[in-house]
Amino acid sequence: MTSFEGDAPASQISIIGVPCGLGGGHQGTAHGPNAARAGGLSQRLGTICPTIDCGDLGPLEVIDCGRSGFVTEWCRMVRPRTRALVLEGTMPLVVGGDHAIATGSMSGACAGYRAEHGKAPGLLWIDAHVDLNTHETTPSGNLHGMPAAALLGWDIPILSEIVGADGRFDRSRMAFVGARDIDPGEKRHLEEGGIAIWSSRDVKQHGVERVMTDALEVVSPGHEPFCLSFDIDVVDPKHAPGVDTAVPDGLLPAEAMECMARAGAHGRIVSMDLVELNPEHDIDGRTALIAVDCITAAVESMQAETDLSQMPPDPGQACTRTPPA
Ligand SMILES: [Mn+2]
Repeated sequence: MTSFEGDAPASQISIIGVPCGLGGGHQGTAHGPNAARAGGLSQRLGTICPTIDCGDLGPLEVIDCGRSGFVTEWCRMVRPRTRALVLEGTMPLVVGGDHAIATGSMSGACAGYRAEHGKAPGLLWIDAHVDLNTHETTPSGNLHGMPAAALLGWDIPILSEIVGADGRFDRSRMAFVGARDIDPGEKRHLEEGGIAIWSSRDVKQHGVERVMTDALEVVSPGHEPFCLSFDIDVVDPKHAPGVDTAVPDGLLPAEAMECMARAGAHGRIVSMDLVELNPEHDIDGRTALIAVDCITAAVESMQAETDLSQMPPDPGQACTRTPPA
């Protein structure tokens, strides 16, 4: 059976942990896969869809090329895994780890999809950041700020090589949702690439439904399949403190869940990431639970025709919503 025949959902979800924290500012994200497991990830998904936890990738052979060398080795390791899973009709759910690993997970999924369909799927990036830096523009030097740039064809030594020609997404079918911390170089890249972006303020102003309808029109025109990279730091750190790079003024947990539910309901999700969960910054595992809620919301609505009109309104949003521009 090949993937994405007709409208059938992926027959199975395979969870792959990538315990890499070296692409970010704090290494606690290396424990993200186990935090998501402790939050009940595979149990929750298993009640909806056949789910296999394949465990963590690795261990890495000891290599002597610094932090970025380790990060790129994780990316190299995960890429063929997501490619193979997509080709066999399984949806990979790659649990990081810092966001740099999306360079491998998403390029692999793209390559697998392209091998069958001759084109890239769309890419939806739900994140407080846009991860569009290169070595020339990055203020921090951290690789977790670069995966989207590499996946969209900006030249980043080693990362671009891992992405490869068949793992590259189209800038015209990329959308960012929830961004609110964008570096000057990233702004230039957004403009240069003509890339669609809805900030967390846009979500507050226009509501989840309006923003997601528009974003999905970009990544999934005609309900075409797309990949979804979900960074838990899109949620406000008041609610979800267990992240690497906290940025204030984020989404409410209910808003993030509704974004994910609408993503799942709209089209076929080829592959999903859950990244940047850092249990060392968490309080009582609450961020892990929100992350699991968000992923579950997407999978639930992928599997069933969820009636989104029945979703509870966003608390506190009813009076602040304005019509879309
Ligand atoms: Mn990110």
